[in-house]
Amino acid sequence: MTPEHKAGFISIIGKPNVGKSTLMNALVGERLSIVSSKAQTTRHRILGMLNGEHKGTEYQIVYSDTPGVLLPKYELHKSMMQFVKSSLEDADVVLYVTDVFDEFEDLDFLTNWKDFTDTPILVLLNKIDLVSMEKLEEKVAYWQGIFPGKPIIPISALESVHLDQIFSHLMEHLPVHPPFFDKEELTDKPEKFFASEIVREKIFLNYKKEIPYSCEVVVTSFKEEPTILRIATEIYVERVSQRAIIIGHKGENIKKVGIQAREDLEKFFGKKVFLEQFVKVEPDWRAKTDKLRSFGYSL
Ligand code: GDP
Ligand code: K
Ligand code: MG
Repeated sequence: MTPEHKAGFISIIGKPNVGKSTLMNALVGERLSIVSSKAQTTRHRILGMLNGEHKGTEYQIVYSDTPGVLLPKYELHKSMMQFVKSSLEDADVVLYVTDVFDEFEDLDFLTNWKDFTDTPILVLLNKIDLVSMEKLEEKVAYWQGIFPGKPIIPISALESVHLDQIFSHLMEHLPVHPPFFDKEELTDKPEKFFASEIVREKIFLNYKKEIPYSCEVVVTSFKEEPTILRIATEIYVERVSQRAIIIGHKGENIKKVGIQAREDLEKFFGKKVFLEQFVKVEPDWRAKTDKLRSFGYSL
């Protein structure tokens, strides 16, 4: 008799900045998804795999980190919300992430979805490291009112508090199914994707206001040599003035991004990295469907 194997898709959704990407990284134990204090950092659906054995049953959990749920303003946002919707359709369990500052908003598809879905939902109240016990109890009661009958689990993704409770619930709901992906794989995305995301994270960290939102990063060359990885990137902005800001006086700004990105790239790939960056202007790329497609968004 072959022992049963469990496998399933777990969708991580919620409003911008509640800590979805931080949570996925903590759950899979790898920095697959980029994190910043700015909303709308995550633009794609990013899968992270966790394989293991629990009480004699082997399992494969496939987490999906998704962009924060918002009302779309650009074609880019529409594509981002499409990633959220497809992730909800595939899900065996939904992790609805909120935090101690968040309130539920009537964002059209979210409200309808939560009241009519049959998919099990766990509500994760994140960032409990930032509030008192009293405030926390108040918040738990509030979220219980929004999601009647669903488990509300207070967590800290940043400090890995109560993540084991999520795991026990997931094991309960995970269907009996053979693995969906090779157990050596960490994610479904090509290495190139992570290289562009790491550069994009440094742009989110180093520039203010609309600049990070106006940027897209494309890896144009990714060459693995015996002792070094050679990566060339193009950073697209929407205006000539933004190009000047990205580059900075005597190239200072772009140099800083390059140094920080290279450090993380070397950690991620476990290898010396040579990174080249070119800054290009592509007016209104966020609103152009052909450009978005060429950047890897589906519309
Ligand atoms: P996302 O937009 O939902 O993916 O959120 P991120 O994972 O990018 O996190 C947004 C911000 O919240 C970042 O500055 C994180 O460091 C921070 N953050 C995430 N989880 C926690 C947590 O449990 N506690 C605290 N204090 N901060 C957190
Ligand atoms: K964020
Ligand atoms: Mg995110």
